[in-house]
Parts: sequence; C-alpha cells; structure tokens
Amino acid sequence: MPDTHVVAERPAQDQVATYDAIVIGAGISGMFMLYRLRELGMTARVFEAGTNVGGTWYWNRYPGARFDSESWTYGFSFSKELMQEWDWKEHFSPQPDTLEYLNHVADKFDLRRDMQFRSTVTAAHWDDAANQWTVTLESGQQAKSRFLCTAIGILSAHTLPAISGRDSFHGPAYHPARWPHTPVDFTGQRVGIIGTGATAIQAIPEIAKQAQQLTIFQRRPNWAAPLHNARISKEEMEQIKSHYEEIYAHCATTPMWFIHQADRRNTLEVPPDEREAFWEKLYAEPGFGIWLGNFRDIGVNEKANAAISEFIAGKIRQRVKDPKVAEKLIPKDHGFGARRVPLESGYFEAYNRDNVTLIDTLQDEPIERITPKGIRTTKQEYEFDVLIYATGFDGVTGAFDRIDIRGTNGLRLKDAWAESPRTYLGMLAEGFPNMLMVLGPHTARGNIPQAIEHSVEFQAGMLRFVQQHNYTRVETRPEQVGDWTRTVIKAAEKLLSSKVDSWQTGVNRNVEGRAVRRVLGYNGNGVHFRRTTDEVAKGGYKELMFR
Ligand code: NA7
Repeated sequence: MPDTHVVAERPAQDQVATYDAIVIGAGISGMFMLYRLRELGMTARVFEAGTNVGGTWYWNRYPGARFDSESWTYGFSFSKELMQEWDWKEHFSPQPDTLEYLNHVADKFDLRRDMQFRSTVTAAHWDDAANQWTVTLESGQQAKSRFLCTAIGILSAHTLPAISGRDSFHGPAYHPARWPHTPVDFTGQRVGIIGTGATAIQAIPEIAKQAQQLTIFQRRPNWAAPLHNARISKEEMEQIKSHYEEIYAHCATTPMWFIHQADRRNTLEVPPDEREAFWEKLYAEPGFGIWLGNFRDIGVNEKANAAISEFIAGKIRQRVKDPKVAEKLIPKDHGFGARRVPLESGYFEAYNRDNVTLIDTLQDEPIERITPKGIRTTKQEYEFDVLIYATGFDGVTGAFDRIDIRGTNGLRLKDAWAESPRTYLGMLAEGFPNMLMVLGPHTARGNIPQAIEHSVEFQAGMLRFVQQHNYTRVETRPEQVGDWTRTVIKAAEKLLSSKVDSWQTGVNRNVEGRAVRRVLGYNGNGVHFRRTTDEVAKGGYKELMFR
C-alpha cells in the first residue's frame, strides 16, 4: 500500500504531547476505537509499529493468507454507508483485498491524520497523582494521555522456533507474520517450512505450486477441513447488501457471532446413517459449519468428539494417496475442534505432489538444529534455499508482555498476570486505571471484528458516561474482577479444548515460562456476554469505580 496518505506529524523529540487518549495499534480495533474517540470529541493519537493501517492484515502477507470467516460478516458494521459501498470479491477474502478494505476505511474516515506509524510502544506507565499515562516509544519519544487503549490484537506477538542454530541459516528465513511486502518467488527453490498450524495450512498448497521442493516439518498435526471458497458475483453481493441487517442481527444470536449455529441434537442420539449424512453435508459446505454448526456436544463429550474425529480422519485417508502420510496427518493427541480448526484449500492434496515431503518430527525425525545449509534432523541434514518459520504466536497476553505496562504503585502488568490474567470483561484490569483493552484476555472473541465492535461500543459508552459526570478516572472493583475471572475459568472447565496445548490455552514452548496452560478467553456464550455488558451499561456502570 502506498504510504503517501496524510499521517500525523511527529512532535519534536523534546516535546511531550498530551492527548485525551492514546491508542496502541492501528488494526481493526485501533481504527474503530479512534473513530469513536473522535466522535466523543476526544483528542487521540494512535501509535502503530507498522507503516500503515491493517494490523493482522498488514503483517500477514504470506501466500494463501485469507479469512476463514465469511467476508460479509467480517467487515465493520458501524457505518451503513461503508457496508453499502464495499463489494467483497470472495466469500473468504484474501489478505490483499482485506488490506485494501481497511485502507479504504482509513481513507474514508481520514483516520491516518491521528496515527503515527513506525512507532513501536515499549512502555506505558501510570501516574497516580496526575491520573495520566506516559507512553514511551522505541525511538525514545514520549506522549501523555488520560486514557490508554490497547488495541494490540490477540495474535500479534509472533514467535520464532527455539531451535539451536536458528540464526545461522545462510538463506532468507521468514515468519509469515513478518512476510516481505513484495511477493516471494519460490520458483526453482528448495523450501523448508516448520509448523503445521492454520498459517502453514493456508500457505503450503500455494508454495507447493511454485517451489521445486517443499519439505514440511510437522511436530503435531492439526485437524483441518475444507474452506470451499468462491468468488462473489455482483448479484450475490447485491443480495448480501440488502440483507446485511439480518445477517449481523443473526450473528449476534450465535455463541461465537458467526453465521453458524450449533445443531441442538447430541451426536450419539442421532442414528449413525443420519449422522454421517449430516457430516457429509457440513464437510461439503463453506466455512466453519463443520466445527461451529455441528452437533452441540462435539466440544464437550469425549465419545461424540471421537465420532466426528473418526469421520474427519476418514476424509484425510480418502484425500491423501499414501496411507502412511495420511496417518501422519491425522492428529492422535487431540480431537477435532479441540484446537482452532484451520480451514484449507487443497492442503491434503498438496501431499500427493511429487515435490512435497512430510517429515514427522515427533515420531520419526526430531529436529536437532538449524544449520547454515538447512535443517538437521536425527537422521540427516536437509538443504534449503529458503526457510519458513510458521511457528505461531505468543497468543493473547504475548503482546501485553512485550510492553512494559505499569499501573498503580508501579505494579507491572506482566507480574500481575504471571499466573493468570485478571480482568473485568476482558476490558479493564485490576490496578490499571484508565486502561481500556480491546480484545484483552478473558473477553468474548469468536468472530473477531464483531467482538471488536462490541467491545469498542461498550468502552465508548463508558467514556461518554465519564465525560457526562466530569470524571477523570475509571477502574474495576476487585470483587468484580474476581467474579469475572471465576466465571471465565468455569466456562472453560468442561471444554475438551481446555485439555490441549495450543495458543488458545497459552502454551508456547518457544517462550520462556509459557509451558503451563492458562485460560485466555471467555468461552461462554457470546449472547450472554452481550447481555452482561449491555446490563452493565444500562445500569450506569455500577460495577466500576469512577472519580
Ligand atoms: P499455530 O496454530 O500456533 O501453529 C504453530 C505451528 O508451529 C504448530 O504446528 C506448532 O507445532 C509449530 N511449532 C511451533 N514451534 C515449533 C518448534 N520449535 N518446532 C517445531 N514446530 C513448532 O500458529 P499459526 O500461525 O499457524 O496460526 C495461529 C492462528 O492464526 C490460528 O489459530 C488462526 O486463528 C489464525 P505444535 O502444534 O505446537 O506441536
């Protein structure tokens, strides 16, 4: 994207500018937060590490990157005009189109005027006497604000593999979340990729088409199901536009804010033939239906989960020609849906190509080290021209950990959350006044932009309340934080996903101290979450303390 738009000017180094609010991050969260702050008449500054807006869709430019959620439920819904003027081209938008959309939003609402790019926030310290935050950037520049809005995303702190020799490789090595801005040409290249999460599952079929040889180092396989993407015709888009209100209203009634609603029946109550037919239908349909529109007990009942897992395993066996490779691609340590289900477009068929090799690093050939030439396993050294570390993220709390955030009495957020995050609704943290989190830990997520809009609307309402009463400070009550933390932990207890290592349970062995599972999101029903926040707002925010 061109960086020629009007952007906020930097103040001279020795000036400390003061704003009503500072927003960290210019992704979907930060963009909408800025829009609402302006409406409230507040002065605001957005600091963003990248060179333009887009967040996740700015950084993740790897081949095959796209939505796994229906495009037409994934845009902003706050502006009817915006919804009517934007045409999604595909049911599951590819990254370049999504970034174009977000740039369109930034242009339309002239958002960049209050944004400063190439500005990584390294610290945010609360001054109790002044009721103010001081934010420090990597450059040393500082700014002050009454409110601090963290809009830093749940998957923004990317992690490289903690494998010895990692930096010794002579060729280019890329993490998908720091992909070059010009396309990488893999023609004639020997490519090695570590990781088989949602990112790799999107990238592998695309890279396989180009590379001379693609070698995939898989530690644990993931259950994946077909995306079934398609272009959206003009007529279809018109049809979608005329139904936006119903579509978004419908999403608001589902637990994860997607179009998919779980089937009310329990798996094993349904006769096997009928069950198979239902699963065949879901497997042939686009999107998350096979996961979120499945029988309601597949995520909590071991036997039900074993049945759907066996169905999906059968599909993998059908699609992958070499039975040994197929077996390696079938997860054995967790059931279908217990980790976020990656949606794929020809992923399993990629293993039928002559130029693709799967190395099972758990069962067959553990990686010993990365070498100047490539990757050495316990069996041999593989030589590569390019390496890709599709090794994921320090999810949810990782981006917070990378900023030195200090609240009252110098309390470090990282210490306060060492064992578990402690928040109220995932939006306010105990001991951190005037810090508002969009997509903070323990909030409801699901369909991310809808979660963002809901969260920003709640926070904007709260700020309006602050203005109306001439308050300067808002914070949580410890008892509310305790109650909410217990609610969140209880909601996760019965889920099979809580018993599996993943970024969602906070496990990332590439990061020190991240080997223990934690609950990082609110896994209850999104409908209940909306009700709870609406009641807090209607009741005059009695759960919060104002001064
Ligand atoms: P994921 O889903 O966390 O996947 C990361 C992958 O990298 C996963 O297969 C890991 O294996 C593997 N990994 C990580 N570290 C290593 C090391 N050191 N050695 C070998 N293999 C490793 O991240 P993604 O980027 O794919 O997707 C993140 C989310 O983005 C996704 O859920 C969507 O919501 C969008 P493991 O499974 O840990 O054995």
